[in-house]
Amino acid sequence: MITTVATQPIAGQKPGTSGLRKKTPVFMGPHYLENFVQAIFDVVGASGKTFVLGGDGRYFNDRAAQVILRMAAANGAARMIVGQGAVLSTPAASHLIRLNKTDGGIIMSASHNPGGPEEDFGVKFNMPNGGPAPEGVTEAMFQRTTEITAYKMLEAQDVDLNAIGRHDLGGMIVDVVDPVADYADLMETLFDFPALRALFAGGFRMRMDSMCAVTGPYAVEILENRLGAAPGTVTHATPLPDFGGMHPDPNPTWAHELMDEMMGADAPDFGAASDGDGDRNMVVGRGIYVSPSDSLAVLAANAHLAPGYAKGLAGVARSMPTSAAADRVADALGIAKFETPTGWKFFGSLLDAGRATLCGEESFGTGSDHVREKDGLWAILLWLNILAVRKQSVAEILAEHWARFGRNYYSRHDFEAIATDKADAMMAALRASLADLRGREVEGMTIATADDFAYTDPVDGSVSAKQGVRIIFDDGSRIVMRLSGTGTEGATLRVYLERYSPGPEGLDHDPQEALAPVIRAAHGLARLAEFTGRTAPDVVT
Ligand code: VG1
Ligand code: CO
Repeated sequence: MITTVATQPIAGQKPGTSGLRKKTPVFMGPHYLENFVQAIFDVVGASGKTFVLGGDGRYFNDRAAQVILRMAAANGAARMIVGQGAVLSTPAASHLIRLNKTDGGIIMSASHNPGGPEEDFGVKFNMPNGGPAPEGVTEAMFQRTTEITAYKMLEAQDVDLNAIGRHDLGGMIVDVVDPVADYADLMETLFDFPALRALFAGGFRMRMDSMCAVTGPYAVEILENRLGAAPGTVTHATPLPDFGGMHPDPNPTWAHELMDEMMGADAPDFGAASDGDGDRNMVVGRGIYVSPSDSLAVLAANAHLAPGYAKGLAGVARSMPTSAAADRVADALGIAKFETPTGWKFFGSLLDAGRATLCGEESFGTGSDHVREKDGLWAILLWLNILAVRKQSVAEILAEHWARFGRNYYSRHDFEAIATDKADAMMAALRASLADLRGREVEGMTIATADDFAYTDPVDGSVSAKQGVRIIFDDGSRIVMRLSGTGTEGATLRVYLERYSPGPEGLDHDPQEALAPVIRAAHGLARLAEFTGRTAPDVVT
């Protein structure tokens, strides 16, 4: 029986950088999930359609999946493809949407945000191309939430999502599938698995930290079962609803266990970690951390060594705050380069049009045209493939890379949970000062340009304004500041810092030291302490 439930708009259901994220109790509140899901179906239409459904397994994932399935059936969907246990990594969901040519998918995740009864939950919609809905679509969904009066619900028992196979829910087909198999098969088409098996058989040691989040089963299947890495290579391999209390954000601060091991005596050859929903990655060599911006550049310079990219790359795209290291590679290779706003949704049109093959963000995200999301395990496997072919250490590969291209020293400083009004006031004052900054001398550097990044999509012409303040100095150094669009508490200020050293001297400094004048300039120009009371960041990556 289908019921129509009366509801009213709930304020604040505006998707951010990547879907709608709120505290779990908010999402579990009366009508909250239902209103947003109905808004999705109202905008994209559900009648007769097929969607993929899965999430990162965090607290409320299983209950939310049953609600979404009942609503899909009530709204007339023909078929839902669901990962077993309602679990799918974000890149695996993207792949299933593409593989099965569905009408899109719903992903339940707050990604790198902590999970649990008092932590974060999230929902996002992906398009038939497998990528996150673009701004125009998420804006329409938000508009719909502001005028909603009712949602449709099927009265039915839970579907057994642990049982792989076909189920019926009020006339809608529910296909429960193995969340790992198709994704692992896709990886086999891109990378030289025999060479990787030989690498591990030859004694190569790796540590993969899945941070009690979604990649555990994927990493065990691919690294340990298919590639023969030693049992136990993958740690924190069992996904838990609260991520075991870990903050599933793969950076040196939150993946400190991995960092300690990689910097210690008897470190393995290669270390990696991934985030809550498996789209982010951090890679670490023995004794050396690879910044995500450098990782993108190294992958771009070496991707042709993996079978899936042997023909070379059409182009490389990076988000604006990501360092220009990848641009130098693109120039050297004579291929196209693109600079987009923060958020993977902006890469979709470039990938669909075949103009970019590799994409990356400074926030530990890298991916390619094999799916339409960033992909943590994909990046880790590409690194492994490169290591297998070049037979060098991560440290050697980085040193050679910087010697050839120069080094873009880079760091991001995050100031978390600032009172929203204070952060907004600081950004407003900074924006107001931009027109007068040109030519000003700060910390011995002269400001060449200062603006608020606006992007015109070269494929579809859509325009996105106010994507972050950038201050560029005449020596190429750069400060970028923007407020996070994924947080659920106050405002998070992100300060992105970059300074280029052409070499051959000065390629092996500590990034924080190399960036010290740029950091001081950032604090001074934004009057950070004055507005926010903060003098030091909470997280440095
Ligand atoms: C952050 C990152 C951004 C990334 C986004 C989603 O957004 O900076 O690069 O695309 O998270 O990543 P923001 O607005 O907080 O800076 V994930 O792995 O949380 O889906
Ligand atoms: Co993520």
